[in-house]
Amino acid sequence: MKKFILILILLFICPILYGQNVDKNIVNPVRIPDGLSEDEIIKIASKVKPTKRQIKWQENELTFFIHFGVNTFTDREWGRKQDDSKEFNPTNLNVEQWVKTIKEVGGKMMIVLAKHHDGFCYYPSKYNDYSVKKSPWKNGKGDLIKEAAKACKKYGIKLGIYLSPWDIYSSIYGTDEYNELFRNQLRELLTNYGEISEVWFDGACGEGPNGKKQVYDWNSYYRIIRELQPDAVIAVSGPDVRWVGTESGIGRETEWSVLPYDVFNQEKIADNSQKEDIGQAFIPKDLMENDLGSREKIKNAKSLIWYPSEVDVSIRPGWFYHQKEDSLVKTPEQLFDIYFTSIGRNSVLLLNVPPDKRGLFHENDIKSLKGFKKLLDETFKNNLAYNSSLKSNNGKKGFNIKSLVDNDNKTYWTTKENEYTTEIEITLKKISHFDIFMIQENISNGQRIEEFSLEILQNNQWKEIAKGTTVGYKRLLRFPEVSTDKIKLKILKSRECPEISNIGIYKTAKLN
Ligand code: FUL
Repeated sequence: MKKFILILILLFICPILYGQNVDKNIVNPVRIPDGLSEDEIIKIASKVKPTKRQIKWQENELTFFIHFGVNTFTDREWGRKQDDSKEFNPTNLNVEQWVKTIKEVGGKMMIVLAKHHDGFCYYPSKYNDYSVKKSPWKNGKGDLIKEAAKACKKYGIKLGIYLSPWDIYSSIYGTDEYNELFRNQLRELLTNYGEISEVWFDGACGEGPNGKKQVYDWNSYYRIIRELQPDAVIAVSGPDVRWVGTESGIGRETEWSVLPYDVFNQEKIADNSQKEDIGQAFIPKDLMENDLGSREKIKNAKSLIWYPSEVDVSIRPGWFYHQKEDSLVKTPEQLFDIYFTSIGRNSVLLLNVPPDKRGLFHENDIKSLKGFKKLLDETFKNNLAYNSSLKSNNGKKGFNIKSLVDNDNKTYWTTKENEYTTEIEITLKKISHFDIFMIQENISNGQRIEEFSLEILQNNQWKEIAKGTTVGYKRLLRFPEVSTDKIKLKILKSRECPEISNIGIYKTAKLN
């Protein structure tokens, strides 16, 4: 008991002590005191919580990326020279068409390019002439970010911006002056276009034209964002949202949002930091590793942080539009699979749809997106667990087990104190066919579940049909179709009492 009180005290004061060298506005890791046992460390891990802005971001589930720019017109993925501004000339640009489609598909946010690696700005920056000002589009009077902000506002879609830290052709890249330019661009973007919900700093980074690499002053960038758009998450090369580590649409089966934060041992952002600076060093050693947050990974950590994953993937092979890829648009079924391997694996999906040279989503992309939406709607409209009878023998007093099927993330059910495992029996209204199980944790109190399984009653015997590891915000399991009216959810291992906010049972729909 004494030890527990000590941990609680440490949990409370450590962030304060730590705050002496960390800008608490930027990131707030929980430090692990020396000499704790593994169990005590796991207990601390179970109490690391997301910030409000991280919760709001996670609840978006499906978000959209728009790669539209000079490369669309030059048919490239990366700009090759700095004199392509004349190429940027959409004939039929209609940002409302993008946003309307996103809304119809159920997307909650659109992230647009303000500047890609070639440095061209898609808004009339006061600080950089290589921009829409130099293009024939609207006689140099266009502003793509303004159009995006207007359309997003109209349709109730959040707006995010991508501002590439790497600027391949800037003559001042690699100097302090570049940091100042970058800060000025951030200020413009975060003041002139209303609410910005995500700032996406790409990890791709190389040399400038003079062979120099930039030492980014990340902390100063982050401070500007916190000051001007306090609710915005900073993604990828930033403290709030982590790149999942691939661009395939496939996240980890075991996806922890609580990770070690070791300011002295971790690889530096964009591989170019010389400073032992907090802002430069919170990317875990290897983002592509399969295991980032298991007991094994955190047992030697000095501190922990809530750092959830985002899965970015393009609907086409490239990030930008290329006519030759018109026949290579991912099918509704492929997008549906990605839904399971991203949102269904405790991640937010950031799906890229690149507008074509007209400035419109291509017909093929729209067709696929609509099919995807149809599959989602038809599959998830009917939660077979709704109206079922639910039973467990170790529920905590005051927590209604019915809240598991109320489709509300804010309510949850949990077990009695110190009981980390549980069995929940679900009796359906009638014998039903299904092949998907959904479970959500109440992440506002942290991520806890480490192992769970699903059983069905057949011929009077319980038979395991699926199992999973982490849950987090949302976990979806797929399995060959079964038919029964009795299901058992077993939470087999958890870092604390499991807090479950929702469960669901579904049958995959087919397109026609
Ligand atoms: C990468 C970039 O190099 C690609 O062009 C694209 O923007 C993708 C989302 O991130 O790092």
